[in-house]
Amino acid sequence: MPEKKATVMIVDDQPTNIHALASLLKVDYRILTATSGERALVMARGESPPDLILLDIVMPGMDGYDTCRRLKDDEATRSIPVIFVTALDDVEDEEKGLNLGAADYISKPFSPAIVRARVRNQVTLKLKTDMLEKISLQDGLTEIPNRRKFDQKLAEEWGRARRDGQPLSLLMIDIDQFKPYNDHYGHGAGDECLKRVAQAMAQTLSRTSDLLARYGGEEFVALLPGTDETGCRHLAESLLEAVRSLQLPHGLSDVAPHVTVSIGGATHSARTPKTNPETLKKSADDALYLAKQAGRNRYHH
Ligand code: GH3
Ligand code: MG
Ligand code: MG
Ligand code: MG
Repeated sequence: MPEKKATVMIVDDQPTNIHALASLLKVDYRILTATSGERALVMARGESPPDLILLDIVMPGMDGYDTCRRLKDDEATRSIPVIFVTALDDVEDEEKGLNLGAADYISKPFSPAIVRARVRNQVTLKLKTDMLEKISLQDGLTEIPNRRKFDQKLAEEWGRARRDGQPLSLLMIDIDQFKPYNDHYGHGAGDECLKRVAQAMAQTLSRTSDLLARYGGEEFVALLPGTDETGCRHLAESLLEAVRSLQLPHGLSDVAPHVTVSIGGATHSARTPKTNPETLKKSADDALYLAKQAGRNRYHH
């Protein structure tokens, strides 16, 4: 399978300069172009941001230094490496560019082979960094987001819910009597069960704003932005059903002959305000405890 090409954005006020760099790089990369710093910022913050930016310094309007400063100030664009490509060849200019956070600095006239090599080095590093970031936010067993990712998203969505006055719901999900499952079927089967349960629940949460994460051992958590108590209940019922219908045999469960989960839910809204993300989690956890107490394989809000 051919690998997807990395994307390089070329920013220069002179179309001839853009053309020279593009013809050098277009065999190996997808090329985006911008003829101003302002336009470059918009594109870098857009739907498909570049993996590297080649940035001219002398441009009318926002110059390259200022563009770089803004890219590095913005969380959304900070990790995109910038290489200045410029006719300015003073040591002070280069020092200024590197101190602004640029990854590299190329003075014109440049050697095509050197440009290609420097671009390749930065793109390779960027793709590696992206992969490490992805791995650090993903659970190794189930391949769904992990607790770190969840806590990041919860902080973000909490802020958004407060700003927009939208409800925010959270579900804590725990596999019922999983210790006896492991004891009886073995740890390997236990791991397989965790994967199947995670997959079934992830498929049930179809909205892109919803996030399902593995919170700990056999505990999962779902974050449901813009979802009120009623919506939360519906989703929880769907999740219970999705796990039941896997029909994974569980001979030692006294709840059902197959694997089940219990779910606790909590909602932050104007009607049921919570003081912070921790109290929202605590409420869902308390509700989960009550669902367990009431006999498991059920939902409590
Ligand atoms: P309850 O219905 O009250 O939740 O009972 P439980 O047995 O599920 O609860 P408990 O917390 O006592 O047991 C959780 C078990 O989950 C213990 C551990 O063996 C198992 N577990 C946790 N993480 C993993 C994992 O990564 N793989 C496997 N196979 N088992 C795990
Ligand atoms: Mg220029
Ligand atoms: Mg547990
Ligand atoms: Mg359990």
